[in-house]
Amino acid sequence: MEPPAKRRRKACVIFCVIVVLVVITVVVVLALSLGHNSGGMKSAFFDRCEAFKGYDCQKVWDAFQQAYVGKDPCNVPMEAYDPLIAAGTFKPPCNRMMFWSKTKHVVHDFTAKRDCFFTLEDTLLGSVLDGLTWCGKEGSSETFTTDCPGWTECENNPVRSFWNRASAAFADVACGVVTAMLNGSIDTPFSPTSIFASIEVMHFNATRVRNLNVVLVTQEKPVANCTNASLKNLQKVLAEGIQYNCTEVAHSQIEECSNNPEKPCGACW
Ligand SMILES: *[C@@H]1O[C@H](CO)[C@@H](O)[C@H](O)[C@H]1NC(C)=O
Ligand SMILES: *[C@@H]1O[C@H](CO)[C@@H](O)[C@H](O)[C@H]1NC(C)=O
Ligand SMILES: *[C@@H]1O[C@H](CO)[C@@H](O)[C@H](O)[C@H]1NC(C)=O
Ligand SMILES: *[C@@H]1O[C@H](CO)[C@@H](O)[C@H](O)[C@H]1NC(C)=O
Ligand SMILES: *[C@H]1O[C@@H](CO)[C@H](O)[C@@H](O)[C@@H]1NC(C)=O
Repeated sequence: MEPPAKRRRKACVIFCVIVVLVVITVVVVLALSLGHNSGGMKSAFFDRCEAFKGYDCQKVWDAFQQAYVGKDPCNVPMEAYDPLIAAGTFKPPCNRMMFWSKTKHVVHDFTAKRDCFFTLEDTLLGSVLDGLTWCGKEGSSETFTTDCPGWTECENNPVRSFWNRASAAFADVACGVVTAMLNGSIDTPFSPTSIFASIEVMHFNATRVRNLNVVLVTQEKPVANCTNASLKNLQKVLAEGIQYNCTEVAHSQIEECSNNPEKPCGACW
């Protein structure tokens, strides 16, 4: 028989160990549920980055983080991403650059199957950050992936400012014949609030861009066609010297072309 004092001490030690384990578990679960999830973000970033040749992914990650870490997530302007844009420069493929508005799915289905066109999401930075959400917090060195401001919650949020800055950079270097896939199933294919209208078109430079070819994708019931007034506005704001043309193309024709690798790239519309 152990003396009662020793037994009490033993019971107390076991109790303390259990309490400590419970506390640790609660802290870990809370930390995870509060979105301290930058490990997942970082590994996704590096996995996607390493698929590209010729970039120092650690340098790109550092340039990315300096844009928003430790900052109020409603006060990250476009310019915060200048160093990231500089770290992610690429050689623009003239005559193959593709812009889009409200046609993301169709465009990327097409570019994934056919190596004809090159979108922002095919560049290193666009590819690495496509579909991700991130923000920082004042006084914190962490990257958060939940509870970040939404696209329209405040203008200068980290995700929106990145896409605005990256879109401007992509349009700045556009060259030769540029294609834009717009949506003919909506009332206003060239919407003033879109990134294409508010940023990209403004950055086309006539010393580099010769032609803007709009491909207006129509579905069973076309809503707008190439005569739509919003497309007249597009021609008005386009830099002088850039030739414009617009072609209505059925969605089914684009799908057929996506699935027909023998067809030359230029022959899809
Ligand atoms: C055009 O927009 C409509 C409505 O948002 C959408 O259902 C359709 O898939 C879009 N068309 C294309 C070609 O992306
Ligand atoms: C267009 O590009 C040229 C050459 O890089 C530059 O000198 C000019 O300022 C640019 N034009 C505009 C409107 O940005
Ligand atoms: C284009 O749309 C307008 C109405 O928005 C219509 O009056 C016109 O007939 C259409 N043109 C063609 C070629 O379908
Ligand atoms: C528009 O541009 C495309 C691509 O350069 C060309 O194939 C098409 O013939 C042009 N359409 C018109 C009406 O000029
Ligand atoms: C396309 O143009 C805009 C003006 O920018 C009009 O508001 C739309 O009504 C028009 N769409 C159609 C289908 O006519």
